[in-house]
This record gives sequence, structure tokens and C-alpha cells, in this order.
Amino acid sequence: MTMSEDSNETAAQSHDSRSENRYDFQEIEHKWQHRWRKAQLFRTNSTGNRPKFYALSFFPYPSGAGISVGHCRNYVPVDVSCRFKTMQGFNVLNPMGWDAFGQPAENEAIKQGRNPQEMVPEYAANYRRQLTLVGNSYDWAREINSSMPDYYRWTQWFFLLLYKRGLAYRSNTAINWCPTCKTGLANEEVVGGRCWRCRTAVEKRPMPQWYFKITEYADRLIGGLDTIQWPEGIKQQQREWVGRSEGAEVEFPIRQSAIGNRQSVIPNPNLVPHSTQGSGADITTPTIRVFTTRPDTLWGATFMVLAPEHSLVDAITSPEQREAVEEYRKRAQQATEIERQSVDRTKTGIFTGAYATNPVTGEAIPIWIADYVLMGYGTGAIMAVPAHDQRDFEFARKFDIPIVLVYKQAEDETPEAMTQATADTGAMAVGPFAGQPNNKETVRKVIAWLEEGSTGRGVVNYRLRDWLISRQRYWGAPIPIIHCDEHGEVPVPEDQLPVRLPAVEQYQPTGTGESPLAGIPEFVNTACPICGKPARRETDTMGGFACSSWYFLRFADPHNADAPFTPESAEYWLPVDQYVGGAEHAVMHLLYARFWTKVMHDAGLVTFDEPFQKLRNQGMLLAYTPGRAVAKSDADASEGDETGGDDPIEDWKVLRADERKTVPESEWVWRWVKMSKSMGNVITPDEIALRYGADSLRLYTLFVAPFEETVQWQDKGIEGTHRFANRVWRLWNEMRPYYLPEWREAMQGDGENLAVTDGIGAGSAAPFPEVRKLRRKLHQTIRKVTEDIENFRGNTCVAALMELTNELSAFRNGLGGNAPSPSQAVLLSEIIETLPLLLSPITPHLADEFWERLGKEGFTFHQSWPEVDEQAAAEDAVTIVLQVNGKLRDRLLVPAGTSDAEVEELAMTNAKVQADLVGKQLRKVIVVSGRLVNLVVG
Ligand code: ANZ
Repeated sequence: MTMSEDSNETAAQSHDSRSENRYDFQEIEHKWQHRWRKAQLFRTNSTGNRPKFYALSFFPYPSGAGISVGHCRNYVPVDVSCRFKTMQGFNVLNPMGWDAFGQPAENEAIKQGRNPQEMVPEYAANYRRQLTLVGNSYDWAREINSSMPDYYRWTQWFFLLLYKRGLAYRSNTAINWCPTCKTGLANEEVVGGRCWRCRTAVEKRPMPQWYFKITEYADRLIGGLDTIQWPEGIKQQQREWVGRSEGAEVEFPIRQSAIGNRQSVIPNPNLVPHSTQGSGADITTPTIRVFTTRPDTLWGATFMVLAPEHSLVDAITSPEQREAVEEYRKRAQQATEIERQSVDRTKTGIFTGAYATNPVTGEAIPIWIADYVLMGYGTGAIMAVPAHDQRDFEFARKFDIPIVLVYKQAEDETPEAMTQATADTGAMAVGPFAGQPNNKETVRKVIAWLEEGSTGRGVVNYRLRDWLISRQRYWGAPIPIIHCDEHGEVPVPEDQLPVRLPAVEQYQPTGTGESPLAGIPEFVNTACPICGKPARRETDTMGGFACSSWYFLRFADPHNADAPFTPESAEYWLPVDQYVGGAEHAVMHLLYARFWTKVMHDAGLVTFDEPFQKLRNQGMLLAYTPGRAVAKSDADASEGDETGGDDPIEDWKVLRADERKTVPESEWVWRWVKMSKSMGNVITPDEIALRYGADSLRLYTLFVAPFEETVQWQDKGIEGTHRFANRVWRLWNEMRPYYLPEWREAMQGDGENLAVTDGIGAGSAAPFPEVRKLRRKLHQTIRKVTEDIENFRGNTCVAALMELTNELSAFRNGLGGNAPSPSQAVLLSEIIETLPLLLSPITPHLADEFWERLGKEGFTFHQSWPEVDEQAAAEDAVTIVLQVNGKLRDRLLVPAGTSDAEVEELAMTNAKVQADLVGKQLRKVIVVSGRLVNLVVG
């Protein structure tokens, strides 16, 4: 401990008496944070046989702006639940660490002109300071930083685990390239055709890259969703992203005349030999393989479309069409995948001059190329069925290609009269399945029939692509592979890990497609681990999502130098019980982490295969922000940081701080937009803690709205919760002189005696109705707060505490300045002592201050969570609503605990109900216990 800390402590103590009646939140918060730190209050203990509770917020990257009050909407409720669970007797793990590698941190370093190596620890220290300032109970002894060698050593170890299991490979294909970040991106990092970090439109570039074979886990990534408690929306996004599609692959023979157009023979998996139907096995024809979910519509396939990038295009294009085809291919390269898939887009395409044979009709059909067919899905080629697929329909109408109806709703239906494709109605009108309905069963029958004739086979296709992990950037974990001329790719031996990221002067991305590491000979040149001859290190680094795919396991055993974690620590702490973060990571981090966990499970490292049992997404916090109207093309696209990427606001641009001085206020246009640094509208917890206190901020964060809801920051909101904190302070201090510790002890020891002597113990009360009433409120509040914290309902939880305070205040007024009677004093003692415990998870500084003022030792954090006295909480009487056919007829006041049968009896004999029953027959009686009786009559 330092001298200055000591003297602070003394100053705080000597202040105590003077601040008796003033809510000096700064002094209180400072004092308690200091004591918590000194007592190492939040150290996690892995031993003992208490049940465990592991709560976690998404691994943040520490940005230069620090945290805003918006981030508190995530961090504070998680902290509240951790403090609460601790008091309930759980062994709680509440850790924090830094997702320090990757684009977010590196882009910021580049912008600041600083080396990320020194910048990141500074930013992390600031985050740590802020998170402590808001009173959060992290175990900082477990802090991890993914950019430190003791961490990324294990990220590299996991890379090698994937590599050894055949799940990491290098391949040369067209990748997503961000021209601003100058790096490749995974599909998951391309949001709406743009880079998830800088929102620049992404381009395609062919480059050799490293991939993780996440596709191998496609089915399990869908199946596992049924076993976890996550928001349905996130699960659905993952299902759609994995995109399981059942259908068939069908071979379309290319007409021989078309093959003659070939200028060179390119080996191609799609150009497979195919037995021509009925003509014996010796004659083979190259075919185009298509993927279709509707093989039952084959009879209506009147043309084919290849993706412009399809490798067969060169081989089949006729000399007459070559120039136009080349031209079209160039143009198609410029459109993003999102544009290409847009349904509203006018269809474009070009005929290749070649024909294929429809395998079921035997007819020659033209082969086109068009950009609405994507190379990255299915086989990159489709059979086009204009009658039943809208895109094909538009295409056929535009280029005057015949339309054949496979399914008809009516005999006389004609293609000429169609205005759009029909999808799932009618009955089959052509072919051997004529008369079959338009449903899944028919599809299955057709697939079986195609398989018999060797024309096609049933397949399952996934939209999911392998995860591109290599980045041409400095700030990441180096990929632990060595390239040897003789032995090819050689994994770095485990005992040589970590492959350290060298300290460099020049870390800016090169833009050449190589990472800055490629320019450092001392890094690149090495020896082959097998033959010892000169070899080159891989110079790409791993994207940041590699580090965040396993960090939740590291918290279980953060300082292990021999393994990423011990099996025992993972077994004890994992899976995470409560995971909290923004919904925008639905198909990034949340998918990747599930994949890695499944791989670890298969490798026998962990026994579970879903890392996060429960997930909650906090709502965003919006701030009222000045901007000005602009043309749509100049509008703002807000920075997609870790709290959520917004859609661009179409006709509005935020005013930067300097612009606010030059643009007259009359021209300002105010909007509610996400609180973020790029919008210049950030409110920091620092300024709020200074003005209102961390406890008031915590109250506000909980009270402002249901956890999942997006809300607007309101100054008067924080003022309101601050007033509440003040009220609690005053009222509690006013009541404190009536605290009778010996009575509390006696009550806990033998409540029955008290009941007899003073009438406030279990079950009694009649002579003291106001005592009974307040005690009921207290125990109902305990129940409500318990349930609400459990379910992240911070808003109703704070509301319940407000109600209790109001009742206490009314009770105090009822005393009219007189001293309380003995029974009242005992009741007050119970409230005076319970309130700090109830407040402890929410306003922990205030709670500990009260605790100390009761003459108690230690911290509320170590106290047991108050128990509900069910008898005390029970209502004396409850109101039962009487309905006839759902319409209100009367209300009954009955003693609480009256049985359903008795209530039904009372309802039947009620005069108003009776009047309504005359001449009608009673069909059913519905009783909702303690609430309602509904008589259904007819
Ligand atoms: C013929 C057909 C007829 C189709 C019909 C649909 C309806 P999902 O469900 O998303 O898997 N398709 C296949 N590969 C494609 C590609 N690379 N680019 C663009 N479109 C492609 O979609 C499968 C359907 O999308 C396939 O079934 C194919 O069109 C098209 F009445 O084949 B269908």
C-alpha cells in the first residue's frame, strides 16, 4: 500500500461525522473502492464446494475513447448479477480482459500514428480505471490481454491443433479485400458488402490464404442451437448464415458443338464425364453440374446460367460471343455480391453461344452467363426455370427465352399470360410425375428418380463458407507455420511457441498483399524444423476473432504456462452461465467461438460443446446529436464498433466539434443516433460519476429501460435516479437511530418469542396493521428484487426499491415525529438492516457505507442475500376478477390462500354473475389461482 492511499483512508474516516447528513457520494465511493481493493474483495476462489456461476461480457477491445455510459448498459447489469450471485452463495467468476489484437486496435493505432504495442496497454489501463470507477467487481488478478505472448502462444497452439486435425488449410481463391484496411476479410466480417470496421466497399482479390474449415461443423452449428438459451433472433441469424439447403445436383451434358469452342483444356471438377442416357458406358460427355433446391422443376429448365467467374466459361464460349462475354465478365467484377443478389436489380447477362441438353426433356437449351449467379454458392451454375423462379422469369422475359410451366394451377394456364413466376402452387403438368402436387414429397420422389437414372443426386448445400483467418496485417498472432522448399508447410514445433510478433518501426499495412512482417528478414528467415535447411516463416497473422474464440476458457486458468487451461479448471468453470454482449456479433464471434469449442470437444480438451449456455443482448444507448442535412451520397455511415454497426443515416451528417463552431445553430438538425466516438456524442462514466456518483449511474443504467431495449440517454433520467439515491440516503440515516441490533439478533435466533411478545413475528399482526403492511412490502420487495436481478430486469427491480422507499417514507411520516413503539422499532430494525443488503449489488458503495454505519464489520458483498419470509410477504386478501365469457362482472375480495374450489363457489353464487347466467348453459369454469374466475356460457 502506498502512503497516499493511507492518508486518503484517514481523510475519509475523519470526514465521516461531518458528512452524516449529506450524501457525499464522491467521498463514499472513493473510500469503498479503496477498501475493496485493499481487501482484494473480488478475488475468485476456485476451491470449495459452492455452486459456480460464470458471468461474462463480450471481450472488449480497448479503444482510445474509453467506455461510454452506453457500454455501461452491458457491464453494470452483469456486475449486478455477479454481486447478487455471490451473496446467494455462488462461487462467482467475473473476469475482464482485452481483445487487443486485430483491426479495431490497429486501425486506431494507425490513425493516432502510434505503435499498437505501446498504445494498447495504455488504453487497457484506462478501461480498467473506468470499469473500477463504476464500481464493478472484476477479479483483476485474472485480467488477460490477447496481444501478450503468454496469451497468443496458446492461440497459435490452437491454430496448430486445427491444422493437425485437418481443419486449417491454405488455398488460393478470390477473397474479400478491404482496400482501406488493406487486408483480406472473412465473409462474416463483410456486412452489407462493406468492411465491418471501416465500412469501405469490399473487393474481390485472388490470393493464397489460410482458412479454418468451419463448414465441416455446419450441421452441428445448427443442431447445437437447440440446446442453448439464446435470443431466438440470434439463433435464427446463425441458422440462416449456415444456410442449410436440401436439394439435388444435376448434370447437364454440354452439346458437343459447344465443346469444340474450347481453346484450352482446363482440368475442372465441374467438367465431369457423364454417361449419356441410354447410350452405353463408353460414350462420355462433359457436363455442367448445377445445384437446385427444385429438381422437380427440371422439365421447365429452358436455359442455364453460369456465374461469370465460372471456369467453364472460357471453354464453351463461341468465337462470335467471346468479346461480349469478356466485356461482361469485367463489368461483373465491379459489382459486390450484395448488389448481385439484390432482387430489385435489372437482370443482365450474355449468351455464351453454347448449348446444353436438358437431361429430362432432351432439348437443347442455351447457356448464358449472368451476375445474379454467384460463384461461391452451390456449383456456381444453375438450371434456370423461368416459370417458377422469379429471377429466371425476369431474365427470360428480358432476353426472350421460352418459358415452360411445370406446375399449373389451371388447365388453360399459359406462360404468355404470366406476370410473375409461381413458386409453390398447382400440380405437375408435364413429365412422368404429371398430376403430383407441388410439395416436398414430390421433390423427394424426383430426387430418387434422378438418382436411379444417374442424372443427379440428392445433396445438402450450405451457405456457410470456410473462415478466412489470415490477415496481411501486423497486429495479430503470427501464423505458426514455416514454408520449406522441400517439406512444404511445416508447423512450428510446440516447444518453439510462441512465434513472437517482432517489435517494428513500420507496422502500416503494405497494400501489396503481404503483411509488414514480410519486410523483416530476421523474422522471415528461419530453419525448417524437419531438415534444418533455410526456410521462410509464414508472414500473415491471424485475425482478431481467433483470439476471442477461446478467451472464455483462459479466464478459468489465466496464468497457466504449460497449457491453455487445465481440464479441471475448464470443467469447473465452463460453460459460461451468463454471456452478455451486442447482437451484431451474431455471425462473427458467436459462431466462431462455438466452432472452436466443438473442435476442442472433439479433441478431448473439454467435455461440453457449447460454450455459452445463456446469452443476452443489451440494448443500445442513443444520444441526441446535432448534424446537418446532406445529399444522400454524402451521408454518414456510423462506425461499426463493438456495440453495433448502424445502417447509414441517409440524408444526415453529424457535425464534428469544429463544425459546430462554424455552422449556425439554426441549421442544426438533431437526431437520436448511437452513442459512439465517431458521432462525437459520447458521455463518459467519468463525468457522470463526478457529478452524480457511480451508484446513481448504476441505478440509471438499470432503471432506464428493459435490458434488451434501445433507449435514449436523458439528463433528467440520471437526475431522477440521483434524487432517488439521495432520498434513500436521507431516509435511511433518519431511521438509523432506531436500529436495535440486539432485537435483530433475537429475531434471527428465536423469532417465535418475538412474535408472541410484540406481534411482528411470523403469522401474527392483527393489532399492528401498519407494521404488518410495511413488513409485507419489505418481503415482497425482497422477492421482486431477487427475481428481477435473476432475470436481468433491472428496471422493475429499481422500481420495486423505489416503492419500498415510498412506503417507508409514509411510515416515517405516520410516526409524526414521535419515537417508534417497540414493535415499530423492531420492524424498522429489520428494514434498516435489510436495505443495504438489497442495495448491495446495485449501489454497492452506498450499501457498504450503510453497513458500516450499523456498526458492522466487513462488506455487504460477503453477507447472505436476504431471504423472503413467505408468510410475511403473503397478501392478507386478494382481489379476484369475475368474468362471464371474458367480460368483467364483479370483483371479490377474498382472504389470501382461499382454495380454487372455494373461489369458484363464491363466483357461482355472486349476484351479478347469477344475473348473467339466467337462461344460459354453463359450459366451462376457468379459475386462475388468486386472480380470476371466468365462466364460459352459451
Ligand atoms: C432451379 C430452381 C427452380 C430453383 C425454382 C429455385 C426455384 P437456396 O434455397 O438459397 O439454397 N442457385 C443455385 N446456385 C446458385 C448460385 N450460385 N447463385 C445464384 N443462385 C443459385 O437456393 C437454391 C436455389 O438458388 C437453386 O434452386 C438455384 O435455383 C439457385 F423454381 O434451381 B433453383
